[in-house]
Amino acid sequence: MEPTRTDRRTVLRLALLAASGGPMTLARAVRAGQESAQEAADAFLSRYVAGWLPLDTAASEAAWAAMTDVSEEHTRQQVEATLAVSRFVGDPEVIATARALLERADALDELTVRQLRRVILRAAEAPGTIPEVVERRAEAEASQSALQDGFVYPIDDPKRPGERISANGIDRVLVESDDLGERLAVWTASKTIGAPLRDGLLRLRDLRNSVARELGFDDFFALQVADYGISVDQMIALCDGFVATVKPLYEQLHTWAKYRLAERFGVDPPEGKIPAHWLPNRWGQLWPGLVEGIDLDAPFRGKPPEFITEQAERFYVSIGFPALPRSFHEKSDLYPVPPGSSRKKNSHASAWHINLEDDVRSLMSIEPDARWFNTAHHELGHIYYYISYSRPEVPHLLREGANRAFHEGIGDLIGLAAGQRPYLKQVGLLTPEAERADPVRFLLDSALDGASIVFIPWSAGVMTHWERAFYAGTIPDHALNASWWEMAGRFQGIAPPSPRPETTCDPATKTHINDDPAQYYDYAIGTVIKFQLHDHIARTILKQDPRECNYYGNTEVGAFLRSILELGATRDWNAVLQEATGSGLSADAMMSYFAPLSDWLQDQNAGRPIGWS
Ligand code: X8Z
Ligand code: ZN
Repeated sequence: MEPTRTDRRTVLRLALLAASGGPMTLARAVRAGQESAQEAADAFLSRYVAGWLPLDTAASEAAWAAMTDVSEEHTRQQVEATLAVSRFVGDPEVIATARALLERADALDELTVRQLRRVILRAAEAPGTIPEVVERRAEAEASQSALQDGFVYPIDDPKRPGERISANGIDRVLVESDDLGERLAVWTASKTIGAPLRDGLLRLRDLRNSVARELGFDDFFALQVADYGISVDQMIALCDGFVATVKPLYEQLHTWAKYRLAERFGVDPPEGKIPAHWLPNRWGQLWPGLVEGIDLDAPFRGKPPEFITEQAERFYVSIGFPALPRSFHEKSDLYPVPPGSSRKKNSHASAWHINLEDDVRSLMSIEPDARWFNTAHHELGHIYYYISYSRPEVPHLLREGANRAFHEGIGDLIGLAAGQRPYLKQVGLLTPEAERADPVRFLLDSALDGASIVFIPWSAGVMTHWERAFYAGTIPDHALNASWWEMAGRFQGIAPPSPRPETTCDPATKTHINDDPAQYYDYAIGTVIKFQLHDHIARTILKQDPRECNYYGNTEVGAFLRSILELGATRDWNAVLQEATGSGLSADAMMSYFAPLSDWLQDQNAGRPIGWS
């Protein structure tokens, strides 16, 4: 339907009044049919963006300072900046206007409708109708982050009295040590962060839920899922489908890994579940370093950490992306805090789009090893996504991924490409032993590594189900650990080394539970999308085997990826995926990638009890 013609000056005046909460609101005018919906929406959105963008930029700057240099002052400034943007996006008049305009969606173009929906989702995070709750939430979020980011892990080991360990240090021991006593001490140290975060997490659950319910969402989990345009039940069904699809292969991997670890530690394999401190990751989300003859860390030993960033950037540039802006290097915080410095920073990797234009940054603690090599590609994926959609054709409100999973999947895709042997060999990052390794053993290593098969029961299973139940209120406060370990047992086949008391809070040891809540299914879906895109690129563009291919230097691959990234969130994500790969969301490509593993694992596991139930 064509919008009717109106006096543009009237529309602008009304939009101004709406933005300032004036007496004659745009909402009323639009409802009364006095204004063209399209012109009114255009005027409203341009006013909205002009007000919101500087406040949002200031809030991102303040959050960046709080995360890279934890201090009371930075926390206070973060709360103030967050509240300033919250007051704007959650203004009741903004909500009323966006809702009124959406009632006329049939008279609006698609871009406008998509932006108005974003306005509503932003408002739902901070509704101005309950300002005291929004305020308490901003304070609780900031102090939970400060507590988390400033934490130092104490080791309770008589052999190392008073010793503390960094997150990188914990990860290194869990990957490298064959000493079960040391592993247990370090794993236990990694869980000490949960207890101080427990009360804050419970408070945040209630505040996040109150905020989400104000605009009619069932709970905070439902608000986060709304970004995908599907219901919570549909999201859970999607994730359960992924878990069921990988289950037979996961059970084989689980059995193989249990026997392999028992052999390494010189003990008998336990019946059933794997003890959590046996696994090479604090949460069992990836299991690197288990395959003999494939030491992916070896080529990085002795290299400076800067090599990791530079090599990752070279990959993107080789396929046609621009060099990273100078400000990225100047403003990012990429390496661990030097020994002796008292500065505390968040230890988890992240990527930032500070002003939704050219100010892009990453926070990491890169050390020269294979895990950080992969993570650097992941973070640069976010950065190149930001750079690609920051163009005039994409409105600021739609400078996001096709969905959040796309944003996670792109860097993982380049990480997968940078883990292929032809590329590693070309750039001198493959040991002769790994080069000679049987392809199936190389495939086994990738099935156990990040964003792959063992990641699915964790991401689509434990994390998604636990947070869904936590926000729905079906987990009693006195059973946070009990429910967590029940799910780790059910989905991952992992058991704690000894019963975990409810005075600790193991879910809160995972960063995302505290500061990126109710969104972890993004990574599961991102993993599935990654394999779909990879399969398409390898077979259709490169015409190479997806398991032995090389994107490096291929600008056709870069052009294909840019055609997705440049869209931002201007199109429906289902359509973007369908048009790019020829199919809808499906785990088929992932399963076909790992197909040769099944027979091999069944041979290796012959005579062993499979699974853990
Ligand atoms: O959090 C991340 C990224 C930051 S966006 C490093 N990931 C998840 C995690 O570490 O738990 C990537 C894989 C899953
Ligand atoms: Zn990410």
